[in-house]
Amino acid sequence: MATVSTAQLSLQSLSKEVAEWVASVAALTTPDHIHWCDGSPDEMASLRNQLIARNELQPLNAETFPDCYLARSHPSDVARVEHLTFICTPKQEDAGPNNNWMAPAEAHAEMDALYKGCMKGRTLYVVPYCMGPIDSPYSRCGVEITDSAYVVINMGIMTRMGQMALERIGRERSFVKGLHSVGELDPNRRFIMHFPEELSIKSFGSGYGGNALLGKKCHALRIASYQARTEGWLAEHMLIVGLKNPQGETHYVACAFPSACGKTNLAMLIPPGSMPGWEVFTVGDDIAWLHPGPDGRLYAINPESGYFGVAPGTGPKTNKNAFDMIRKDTLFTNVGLTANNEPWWEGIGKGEAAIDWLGKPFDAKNGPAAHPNSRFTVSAVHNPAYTAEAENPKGVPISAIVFGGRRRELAPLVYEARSWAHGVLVGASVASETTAAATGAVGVVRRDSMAMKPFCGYNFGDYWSHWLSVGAKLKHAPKVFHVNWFRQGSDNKFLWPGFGDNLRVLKWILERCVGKADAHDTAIGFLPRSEDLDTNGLSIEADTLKELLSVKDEAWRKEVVDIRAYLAEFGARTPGQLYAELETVQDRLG
Ligand code: OXD
Ligand code: MN
Repeated sequence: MATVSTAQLSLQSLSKEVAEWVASVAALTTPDHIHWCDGSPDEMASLRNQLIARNELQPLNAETFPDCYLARSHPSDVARVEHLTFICTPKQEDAGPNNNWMAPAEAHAEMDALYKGCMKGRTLYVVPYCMGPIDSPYSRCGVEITDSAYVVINMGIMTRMGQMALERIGRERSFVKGLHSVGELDPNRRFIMHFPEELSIKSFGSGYGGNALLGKKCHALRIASYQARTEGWLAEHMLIVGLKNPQGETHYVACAFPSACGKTNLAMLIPPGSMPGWEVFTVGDDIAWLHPGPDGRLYAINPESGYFGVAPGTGPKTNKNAFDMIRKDTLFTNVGLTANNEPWWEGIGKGEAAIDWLGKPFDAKNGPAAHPNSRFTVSAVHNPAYTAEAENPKGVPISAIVFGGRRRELAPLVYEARSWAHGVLVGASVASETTAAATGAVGVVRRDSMAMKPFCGYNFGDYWSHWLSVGAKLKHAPKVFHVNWFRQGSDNKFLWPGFGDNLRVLKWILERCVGKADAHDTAIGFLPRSEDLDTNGLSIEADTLKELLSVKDEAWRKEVVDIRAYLAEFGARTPGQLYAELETVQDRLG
């Protein structure tokens, strides 16, 4: 019989559903001990100390990086595993060609066989959490059971964890059940299964990020997207940023870019010196839950309370806010170390690595010092651009939705969709080069609709229809745009400076939303002419800007053929309206 500890958590409001589920998981996994987590600083400190004692966590330089720690994952367990991630609906068509599918009974049997006795000699942690502000009607709760203290610490940063979540679950009686075990970290015994109709998740064999922190991708995107469809809202892979112009007006924008394409950087952007008077506020950097509000606008909450950001490339020039934010109270995973016991990664802009992410003396011949998907986990309140609006239970009103991808060719710097329906086509057609955030080849262009390819919990065809139906409910729908910061010239150099200068593009976007900026009408949508963008203080060749804002008809004609073939993969589930929008683009291309 397992011993039980409850820290400062009062189990008075514990619902029968939670109690019974924890008991049944304990009977299956046979832990030595069960610990109910309260998310308190004392609990987090005690978990960290246990990991330090086991050499699984290393305190960093206490003077320069106070309360910062380094964790190293198993070298084969460093990214999301899309090929081992499944949506388990009774009918395969409901998961769609965008997902791996397994029948629920088969998936449960396979997972339960893996879980049998898997926590023997370990502690089973019960993590009650709330995704979103604790008092928001838009928030949703879950309970993660895990045998990893590292996961508990991360969940403590990334979610509202503990008493209040448990109480809300007690009142609502509905919660997402997430069962996680690191197992033996064997890549051959690793699966991430989702049962959207049962609101449950089963994850085994990985301790890493999106595979193991079940509140994040598994709950807040895959399960939530499914729930959102039945309830009339959207769960999206989007940052949420507030932009205050020099006239004092604040607008919020939600942007969907694939993993490791700069969402965290854009969410924390620092305006260039030549754009005085602008201020930027981060509401979220990865996930947005979007609800039609009573006034016919779309409102967004960030279900998370922290950032699980990509470390490489984060430096004082690229993202000063993030760089400053992660100097205290931060958990680093798979970064390198300097001789001074400070974290180090490629793009940090100073110092040098002495130890690589594997814990070996650094030698550039063996690869980068930090794993390309190494991460920092930090509470959102440490962000210099943090805004209390991130706690607003009503969410923030969204003026513009921006899709984007990493495309060396074709997609111009920015364009505006003609309507919501055209915007849904633009989102559905997003394509991007793959990154190190998931295992597999990097740099391969693939379609990644709404940046949700790895995260949509149901058939993309139905998802696009749902997007169209949400738009139909909005009296004041946000305008929809597409951006591409990653265009490259024939010399492989990026054509656009990116980072803070992206505000120039966002400024045009916001001015379009209030009818102030000009544009010209092209086959693919509205584009700014060079003179419509604020380039004051920007050093860019006129020809380069022209190239960034050009639409190459011949290349787009090929793109239209490719998009049509992609839409056709979803058969009868693809809404006819998307084909109609594509036809309009095709006709205009001639
Ligand atoms: C992430 C991802 O970790 O998208 O946010 O992979
Ligand atoms: Mn992400």
